Amino acid sequence: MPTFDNVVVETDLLILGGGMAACGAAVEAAYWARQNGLKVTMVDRAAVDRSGAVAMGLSAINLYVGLKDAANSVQDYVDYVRNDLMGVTREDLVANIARHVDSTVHLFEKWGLPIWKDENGRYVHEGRWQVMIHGESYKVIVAEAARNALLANGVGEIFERIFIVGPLMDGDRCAGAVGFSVRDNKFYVFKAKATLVAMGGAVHVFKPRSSGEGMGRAWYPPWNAGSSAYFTLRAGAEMTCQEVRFIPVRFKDAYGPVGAWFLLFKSRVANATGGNYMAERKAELEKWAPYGHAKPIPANLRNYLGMLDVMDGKGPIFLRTDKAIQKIAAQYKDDEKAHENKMRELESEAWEDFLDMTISQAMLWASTNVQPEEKGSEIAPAEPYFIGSHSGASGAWVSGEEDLQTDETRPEYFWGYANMSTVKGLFCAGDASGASSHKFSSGSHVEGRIAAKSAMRFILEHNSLPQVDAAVVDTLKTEIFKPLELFEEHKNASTDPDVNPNYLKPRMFMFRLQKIMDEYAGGVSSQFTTNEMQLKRALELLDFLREDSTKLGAASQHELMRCWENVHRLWQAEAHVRTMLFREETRWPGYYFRADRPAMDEEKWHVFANCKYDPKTAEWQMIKRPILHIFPQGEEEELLGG
Ligand code: SFD
Ligand code: AMP
Repeated sequence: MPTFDNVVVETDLLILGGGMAACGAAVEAAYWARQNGLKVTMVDRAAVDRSGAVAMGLSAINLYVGLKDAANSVQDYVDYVRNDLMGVTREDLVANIARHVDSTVHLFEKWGLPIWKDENGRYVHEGRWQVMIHGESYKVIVAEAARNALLANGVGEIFERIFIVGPLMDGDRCAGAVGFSVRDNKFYVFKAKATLVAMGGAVHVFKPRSSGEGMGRAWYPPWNAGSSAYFTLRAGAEMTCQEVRFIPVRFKDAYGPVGAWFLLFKSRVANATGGNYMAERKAELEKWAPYGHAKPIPANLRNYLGMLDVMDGKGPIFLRTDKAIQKIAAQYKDDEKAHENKMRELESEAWEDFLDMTISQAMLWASTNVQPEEKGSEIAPAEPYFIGSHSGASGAWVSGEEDLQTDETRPEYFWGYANMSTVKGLFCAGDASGASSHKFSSGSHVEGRIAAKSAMRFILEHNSLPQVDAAVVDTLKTEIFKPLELFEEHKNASTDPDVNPNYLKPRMFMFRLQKIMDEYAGGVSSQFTTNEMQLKRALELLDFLREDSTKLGAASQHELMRCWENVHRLWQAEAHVRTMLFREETRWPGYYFRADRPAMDEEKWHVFANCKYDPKTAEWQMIKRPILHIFPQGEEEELLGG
């Protein structure tokens, strides 16, 4: 086994991740660092230019409030998010993002991101909150701004291709992080006065629909593997909404997003008999009132209506892209040339939507002779993902901003520094912070800015480097590299290095995790349905898997990374199962269904279901926290946004 040299980096603010939230944090932190003589260090497992969920680009910015034009108010957005999440959201966190997000979108434009404009120079909207972009280079543009802010100003440094494994602690304060290079033989110890976690959400915790030749393909990027959840859990931070997974309905097999098709092109769905579940199953929404009455219908309920069709044997479900395009073009039918031009424009927009964001969908169309103006495409609910920044809600439980609290919310939602977790000096943003859904790319960037500004204030008020025990660092190092050692020691015990009685390869470990989650925790093959017994059985099997995690073996540094990705996934899985078990009701039927508790229980479960792992006792604690409003509440109609 090679020797891994220690590299020790001391800094003021440590930003973990290089995605949307981290890049926002870098820009903001650089400003305050310059004013106060502080240092900022950003660490990404990949190359910031193309890392995270936005690696391939995006075709829309899903959160723009439009405060300048008084198009919407902050409260409008809060109402939308609360209803979409069936009443479970931290209004203070969502309002904080909503009131600042437009400024972030204006920065993107200033940095060079082309946003679609109409003939009057106004942003072209996909829907009420979404604006269209030519976004293939979205991440490169956002990364360049972060890089310039940190490097050109001499206040910071960026480490790429360093996989962060876990936290360093000084008692109850976060003291930094440890990780390893995926290229060089180096072990990294980052010591910091404050640490900002922005390592995204998690994919491949559940068995994906894609298998065999398609394995690895998913809607959510394969390189976000639950590192945020692992980091915050292991630091002892309270977590929230760990049960609120996200199941996006996507174009089948290549996972192309549907937003532009539903909102911009106004497409409709059709089942095997040509029926539209959104119309035919409307009565089902009554069962999920008051949220079933909301406009738009909450994402999970839209999913659920389609799932009911499939369970009734009415699949496949098609998105009639052909009808939608033809309907728009029909407005030009009296002028042959104008009609032809419009068809060409729509075709180009249809392909750009995927070429900007999910290239594999365009490839699947091309390789299966699909022309969207002539033929519809199948859609299906994807496997579950953990992405608190989209229509899920999982993440750490963080403090809100002081000026957004009421007398009632202050004791529950505020503890000194916006976006600080319940662990001192540990801040979270983007997918890493929970109960503030629908922030998307722009909201994650602005939340990174909010969290970084707050972390810089924390640093100025706690301006000493935490103590790190050298013996603890040594133990962590041994533990982190153990899979390489195990492999080296036992590799000759069998002829196939993937099959060995002394170690378990990360790929096999992942298959076992995914099978447990799929079969017992409501994955694709169990129609997203589970119950108390299934969840208890899942916990039992996860326990055995955890036992085996100490036997992971890695033939290379790349496989070592795979080992730790899967340990991170395991912790995300356990937090998820425990919280689904704790919440004794079904609240998001299109995300998961508790067959033994098939209805929503507003009286007992109109609360946040939180959990916490105690690193000292190795015990989990489940906690109910109240859902409180920061805006005055009106009649149901007002509450549901009209
Ligand atoms: O249409 C480690 N999202 C969309 N947002 C939009 O605004 N518009 C869209 O059109 C969107 N669509 C979409 C979206 C996501 C995906 C996957 C697709 C399509 C295919 C959502 C946004 O992308 C999302 O909300 C934000 O990106 C969230 O930001 P953040 O910062 O929380 O996550 P990130 O950007 O993925 O970055 C994570 C970073 O962490 C790094 N990382 N670094 C070190 N050590 C480790 N162990 C690490 N683990 C991870 C990553 O490398 C990365 O830098 S649509 O479908 O809705
Ligand atoms: P998606 O491509 O599904 O991630 O959606 C992009 C954006 O459009 C998100 O803000 C979704 O919540 C929203 N959206 C997608 N489909 C619909 C729909 N049928 N009705 C309302 N909003 C939608």
